[in-house]
Amino acid sequence: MKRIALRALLRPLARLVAVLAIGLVFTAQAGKMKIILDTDIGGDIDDAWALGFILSHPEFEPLGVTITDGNTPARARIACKLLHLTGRDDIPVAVGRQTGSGRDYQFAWAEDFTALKPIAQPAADFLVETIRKHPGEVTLLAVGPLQNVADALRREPNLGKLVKRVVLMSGNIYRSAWNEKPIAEWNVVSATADAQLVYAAGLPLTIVPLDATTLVTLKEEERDRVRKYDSPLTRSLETLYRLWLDSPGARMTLHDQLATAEAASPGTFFGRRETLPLIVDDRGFTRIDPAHGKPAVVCLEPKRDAFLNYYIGQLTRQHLGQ
Ligand SMILES: [Ca+2]
Repeated sequence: MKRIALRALLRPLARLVAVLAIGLVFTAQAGKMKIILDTDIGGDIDDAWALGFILSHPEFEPLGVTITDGNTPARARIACKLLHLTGRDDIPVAVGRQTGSGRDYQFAWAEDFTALKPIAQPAADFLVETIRKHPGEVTLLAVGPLQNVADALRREPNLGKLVKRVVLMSGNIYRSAWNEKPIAEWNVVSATADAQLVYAAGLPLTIVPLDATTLVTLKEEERDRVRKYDSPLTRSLETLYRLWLDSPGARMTLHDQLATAEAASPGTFFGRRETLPLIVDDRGFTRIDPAHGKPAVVCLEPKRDAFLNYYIGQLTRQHLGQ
């Protein structure tokens, strides 16, 4: 009798614990950062490694990947394969307008890959629809030339009011490790008119420019940490790295990964951040212009070792897709 009474007492308690546990799961989901990655994956190597970071970071809720610049269908196959191998077929890939048909060494990795296909919706439409669905919640991380973000602005001029934050790997303000003077940075100069539109749109904009990214290159022992971890993700990243390598001595500069870390943890990995009025001129330079510029937060003085430890720590924290 006593045992039955105890069981009767415990049953509602167990139910309460279950309800609380479900509540906790939902709270954890609600606390995650909704993010869309806009990428020209397949050219430089940093995009694939940036996507890998997003997939392995527990605080991100990736809503989609949009593909920009050049041979976008071929780039999309790389993103699809990386998602498939890491068990993330649930994340949609949307293809942006094709602006070229060039090929790159990394394309070979996914040439025949068909197990996961991009969605039919064009990238800009996907961006607008997804950001509208979650007003004030989405961080848009764009690490390639800005065709898709500009196209999204052409469809929805109020994007700046709907998006939580736009983080770009973009521009060069003062100098870089490559040059004493600012240069026209690739993501800007590759689609200058689109970059002009994006910089002038009044978005809640943060940029991680060459001033910061050129200071961060991968050391051999850091690459080894990723390579020796041996998960589907790290194997894929190492394979793409080998396809990308021009010479055995080449080293990765972590442009897009630094912007990704800024999206994950604003301000943590920079010694200085300045809010500057910026314009993009017709030659693809990002210039300070107090009269016409729109404010953007500019990330400078990267904390190299802290960033790399954090970044590699995330890539090697889970056996994704195993
Ligand atoms: Ca890129």
